[in-house]
Amino acid sequence: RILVIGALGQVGSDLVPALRQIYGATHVIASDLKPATDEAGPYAMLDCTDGVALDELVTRMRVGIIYHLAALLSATAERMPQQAWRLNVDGLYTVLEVARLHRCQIFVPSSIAAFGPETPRDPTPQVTIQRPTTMYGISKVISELLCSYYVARYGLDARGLRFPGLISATAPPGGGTTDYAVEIFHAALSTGAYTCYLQPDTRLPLMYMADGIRAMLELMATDRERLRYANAYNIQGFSATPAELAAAISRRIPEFQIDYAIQPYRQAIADSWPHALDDSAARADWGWQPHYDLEGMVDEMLRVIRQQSAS
Ligand code: VAH
Repeated sequence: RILVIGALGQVGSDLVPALRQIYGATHVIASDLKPATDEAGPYAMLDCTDGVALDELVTRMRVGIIYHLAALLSATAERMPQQAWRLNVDGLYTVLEVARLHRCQIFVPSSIAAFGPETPRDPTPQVTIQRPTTMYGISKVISELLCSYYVARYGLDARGLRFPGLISATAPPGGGTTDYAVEIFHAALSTGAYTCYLQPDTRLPLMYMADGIRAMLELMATDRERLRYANAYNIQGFSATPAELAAAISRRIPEFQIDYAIQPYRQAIADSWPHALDDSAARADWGWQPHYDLEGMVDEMLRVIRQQSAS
């Protein structure tokens, strides 16, 4: 069976249905700290920092694959770095130990946040300097290195992707620095106006969530000897600024208005990140190809949110 840890988060909310579509609902166990939000399949309330509880669940449910998505994202992690360390690092270590003992294949997401101000930004290479200045970014570099250690030392099949800002209509944004790219759509369709907390020219790598989910499934299904960088591949959908995103929305909703009220601590995080990622290694090793560019993502987000409010 497949266990998704952090299933109620931004990625998990789309990953669980996608996995259940492929493997059948009973083969995919969703888990999170909070009680289940639907009865669409097996669910376990789980604190992933509790190794005994996790080991019991993996044993009882005969888990063979783990997607470990539980983490505090960048903005939240900067507000509470100690809690971020406990979940993002201690939690990861606990999950890796259980995966090692049960020989599970495991996916652990990294992020563009794993790069820092000294990293070349446009584009950021697959192999380059990684000195992030945020607790979230530090936890992601540790995650990449710890997963690589478990691969080399124990032969664990651990894989990961450096996700750009993920944009989805399914779950509310989870306290990241790229939350604006989700909030802006709901604002455009409700009030017609959005106040952005980042500068209009803040260029970041972004990706529509459907591309992110497909990338995870394709990576996990690839023969592992083809993976030069199991932890973790650069991938991106496109690179855009808030101004470019707002202009694309205005072409579809002419009355849409954006203004800016900069939040310095979130701007500082974004200013330490790449403008674009070189994802040529992912394309070469396992055939990565984005399906959504900026225009396609805007059309799909507006369509899905309109459909949600109509239902
Ligand atoms: C965040 N969306 O903003 C997340 C991501 C692009 C960074 O890990 O923290």
